[in-house]
Amino acid sequence: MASCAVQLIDKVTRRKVEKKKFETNILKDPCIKHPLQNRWGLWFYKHDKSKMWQDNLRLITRFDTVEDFWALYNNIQMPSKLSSGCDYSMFKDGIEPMWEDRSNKCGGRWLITLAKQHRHTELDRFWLETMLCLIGEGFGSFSRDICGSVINIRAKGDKIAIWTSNAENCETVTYIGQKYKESLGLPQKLVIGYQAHADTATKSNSITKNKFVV
Ligand code: MGP
Repeated sequence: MASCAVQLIDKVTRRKVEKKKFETNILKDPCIKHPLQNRWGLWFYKHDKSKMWQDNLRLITRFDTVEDFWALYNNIQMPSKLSSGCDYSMFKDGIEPMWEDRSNKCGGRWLITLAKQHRHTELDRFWLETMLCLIGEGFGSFSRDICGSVINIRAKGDKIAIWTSNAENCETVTYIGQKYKESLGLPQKLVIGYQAHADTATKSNSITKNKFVV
């Protein structure tokens, strides 16, 4: 019994020492990187009509610390400098940025469509804000439903979207939409729509019906 108690005290003391060591190191050693809650993958798509859609998609890199995110961000082209037909996608590690992935197939997206003139004013800021909402888990416990985000550079008007995993999850989807709109600083009266991927994938023209709006 006594030896059990000694072992327990020993364990607690060891934990305290390790915690102290960890805290001291974080303060002393600027080389320690700050971990994100999730690991993310950044993907690039460049349209080439001679290939299947999936074959134009490439994983650029994965990151899971704040420092690695900024190192990546500071070394890649801003979206406004990409040519038409290109996309960036940032998804949780293990999820591919396509409707067919099992995390996406029952989901949908909050879609922001930008008028052409906004490419040089708002696009890069909106994309950075979107990525920060995701890596910073800005939707609280609802962040669990987040799959990733996509930016499409298109001559007809650019698009940014947040993809979530369950288009039937009304409370979660609505919360994410409202919070996202707030984070981008969009006016309340501007309406954004959420579309199920199943509807987008089977649409017959460029317009997909909104399942939710905020
Ligand atoms: P897009 O790149 O999402 O939008 O889809 P774009 O270019 O603005 O076109 P629009 O249709 O929205 O006006 C373009 C096309 O790429 C789609 O019609 C599909 O053929 C293909 N595509 C896009 N996504 C996201 C997927 C996907 O997840 N899976 C598959 N198989 N094809 C996709």
